[in-house]
Amino acid sequence: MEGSDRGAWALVGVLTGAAGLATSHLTAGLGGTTESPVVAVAEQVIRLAPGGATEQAIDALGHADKPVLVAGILLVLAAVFAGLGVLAARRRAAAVAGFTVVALVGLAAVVAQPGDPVAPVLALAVGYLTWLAVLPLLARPLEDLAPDIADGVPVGEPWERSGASDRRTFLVRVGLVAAAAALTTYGGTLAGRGRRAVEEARRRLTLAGVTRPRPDPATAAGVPGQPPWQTPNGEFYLIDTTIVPPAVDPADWRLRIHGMVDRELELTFDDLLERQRTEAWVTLACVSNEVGGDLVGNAWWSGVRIAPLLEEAGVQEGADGVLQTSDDGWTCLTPLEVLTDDRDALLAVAMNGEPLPVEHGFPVRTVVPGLYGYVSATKWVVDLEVTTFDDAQGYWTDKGWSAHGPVKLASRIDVPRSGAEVAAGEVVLAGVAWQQHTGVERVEVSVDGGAWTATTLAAEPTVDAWVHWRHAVELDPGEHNVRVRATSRDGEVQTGARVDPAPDGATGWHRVDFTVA
Ligand SMILES: Nc1nc2c(c(=O)[nH]1)N[C@H]1C(S)=C(S)[C@@H](COP(=O)(O)O)O[C@H]1N2
Ligand SMILES: [Mo]
Repeated sequence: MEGSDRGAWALVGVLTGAAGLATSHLTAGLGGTTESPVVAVAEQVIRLAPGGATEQAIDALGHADKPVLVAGILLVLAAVFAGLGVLAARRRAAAVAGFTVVALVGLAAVVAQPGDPVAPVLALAVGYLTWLAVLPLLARPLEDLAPDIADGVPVGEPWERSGASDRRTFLVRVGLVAAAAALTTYGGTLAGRGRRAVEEARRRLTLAGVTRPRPDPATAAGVPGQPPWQTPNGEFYLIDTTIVPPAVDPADWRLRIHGMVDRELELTFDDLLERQRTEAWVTLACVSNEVGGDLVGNAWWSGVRIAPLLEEAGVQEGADGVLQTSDDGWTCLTPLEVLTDDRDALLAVAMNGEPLPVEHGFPVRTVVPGLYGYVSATKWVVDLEVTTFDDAQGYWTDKGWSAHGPVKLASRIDVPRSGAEVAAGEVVLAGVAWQQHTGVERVEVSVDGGAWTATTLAAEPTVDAWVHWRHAVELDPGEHNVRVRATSRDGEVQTGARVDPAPDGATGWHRVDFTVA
């Protein structure tokens, strides 16, 4: 290949690569993803690098470690793309395969990231499709310049030999792709700026008075395969109506408390942090959770109780609800009573000892023990309007869900899993049970339709959190099943009547079928 030719093909590779990185960057920005796929790769490198090497690099580079790493990855990518361009001159399919490999490396890094992978995987897919589209767009005009082949040997020097108009087609496309890639990258940076700024603000935030969770070890039934009593943030279920989570800078956050009150209040984030801090274990559950489902989690929440704030505002006679509104306009109507009684209904700023993750409502959300999330747990909360159930309703109530959503008594079997095969002899059954703010008195299991038998409960440090249970049984080889039911501290026995989640929460006993080998 002629030198100028090879240069042109390398340019094809680099521009193709850049175009795909640009569209994936834009998709990531529009999707509210924290970072572009390239940054995900950088973070994977940091994670996979031997601890010492990472520390040395951070030592040497200070906080510039990530930008430097990203720049390094971009340089490596540029070289790879140039190589793939040169490869495309002879074997286009091999170049496409090369781009596919690069995309798969990105995919591996992206799915290894904590958090929801959908948006970053979409970003990667868009980038990959861009590669597939742009490569022929640039390669074709260049192929038209290719030298004649005589007896298997190229004749002449194509770049010099070709007509000016052929070269112009190629150069015009190069210019267009370069301009589009630059614009798209700029757009992606603009689109992602809000989220990145908020992530940065979150990283910088130090919340005085927020302590690390220290769950009592006795809360764990200690059965392998059982989800932990404290749900880590990265494993906590996510439910909301947003596509892109709101990016709310704590510096801009305001909470307005108004409506049927004597004195309107408006609080900044700093105002809120000046109030007395309360920390509590609270299990949050979604009304959509099916029997046996996993839309439920238990965390250590730090924040400020809502009751004293409402008292300060002076709630007027006749009010019976508080309409909560989030930054993105989602609403829920919460009974006034649960916000003013002695429970820890919180404006939470931290989850498991860290500032709230953006997806979980950064910088402030509400958490109310004993109610489903859809009537109480507003993420990105910015407005509390004291009102009545006659005058207002929340987002989901408007769509046919019940106006009131107290959590229903529930229990779940986590071990063994449905369809599992376990060893004969002593079989350990384990799970959780919850009825926040009432508490669980007893959990019983029925094996193969037999009598209800009490299980052993782990420690239940608060009635606002779920409780682990375990039970060991001797079982012969063959097919078996187990059902579970809880009894609350009020004496209510969990009903076996199967009811769907709509309109106010599922009921029924969870059953697991398994095989003893
Ligand atoms: N702003 C906002 N807050 C919201 C929702 C929402 O759609 N938007 N969904 C609610 C529902 S239905 C539940 S179950 C909980 C889930 O909280 P999580 O995603 O932190 O687990 O948030 C609640 N708060
Ligand atoms: Mo929910």
